[in-house]
Amino acid sequence: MEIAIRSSDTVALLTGAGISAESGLKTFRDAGGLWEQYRIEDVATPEAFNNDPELVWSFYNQRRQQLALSAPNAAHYAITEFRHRFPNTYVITQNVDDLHERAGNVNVIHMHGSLSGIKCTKCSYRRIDLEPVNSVPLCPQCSSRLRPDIVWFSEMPYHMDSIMNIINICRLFISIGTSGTVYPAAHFIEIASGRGALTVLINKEYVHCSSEHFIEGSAAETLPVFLRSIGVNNG
Ligand code: BV8
Ligand code: ZN
Repeated sequence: MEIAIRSSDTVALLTGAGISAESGLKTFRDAGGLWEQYRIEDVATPEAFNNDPELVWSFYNQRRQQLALSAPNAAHYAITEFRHRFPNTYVITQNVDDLHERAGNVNVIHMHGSLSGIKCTKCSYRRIDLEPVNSVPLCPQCSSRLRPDIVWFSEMPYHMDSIMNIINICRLFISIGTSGTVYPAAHFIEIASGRGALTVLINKEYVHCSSEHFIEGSAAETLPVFLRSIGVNNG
């Protein structure tokens, strides 16, 4: 597959849990994944938090601690390198880890929030830290419960306007390490493809979607090779 684009073209990369798998972070739907140990309705909905905030905080505390012990992998660094040739590259990530940033990526859009974010359930208080959270913290401003700053199921993902702007102008859309089961993220590749963008799916296993190209394999092995193969055609 020969792809060449202008260095000024906009490139959108949608990443999912699969890009962080080789950094040691569990995915959701693989064998041994997070949704094998926990039910979504017990730990990843607003009702779950109201019902058992301690359980929800222990689910996220565990992942916050794992994140502190993990490091970016070759896939994350390959995107940083790629941006040197294609500066209008945007990472739209479903992931709540900070591995893209720790690999030096900028223009990272966290549509599902971040593990390092904590926010008040009532007022506008927010803070960023990865300190262990062993009991339900209270807001220093209004004493209400603090929750993980994560977009749970039935909540509106963050930055949707910016995301749609990028998808509507991108020349190339690459989906990396996502099962394409969660909406609206799963819809993005259809929208990009419908508009005439080049679309590429990189995943450990095939996922049914409208992508023009599919590259099977692990992100850490396939993404660096693929991104380096993309040519510059400023003609
Ligand atoms: C909303 C935070 C509405 C939690 C997450 C249609 C339209 C709109 C909504 C819906 C719809 N249909 C259904 C819905 C509702 C729902 C939804 O999509 N449900 C699904 C289950 C059917 N969507 C929502 O609720 C969304 N909100 O729609 O709001 C609204 C409208 C108006 C006003 C208000 C509200 C919110 C969804 C966000 C939920 N939060 N994350 C947390 O992280 O703890 S979703 C969760 O799944 C994670 O963010 C995760 O990233 C995401 C997607 O999973 P993947 O990243 O794809 O991970 P997965 O394990 O599934 O797959 C990994 C893939 O990688 C696999 O394919 C595997 O083969 C591959 N892989 C593994 N290793 C590697 C690899 N590939 C390459 N290399 C490797 N090494
Ligand atoms: Zn508050």
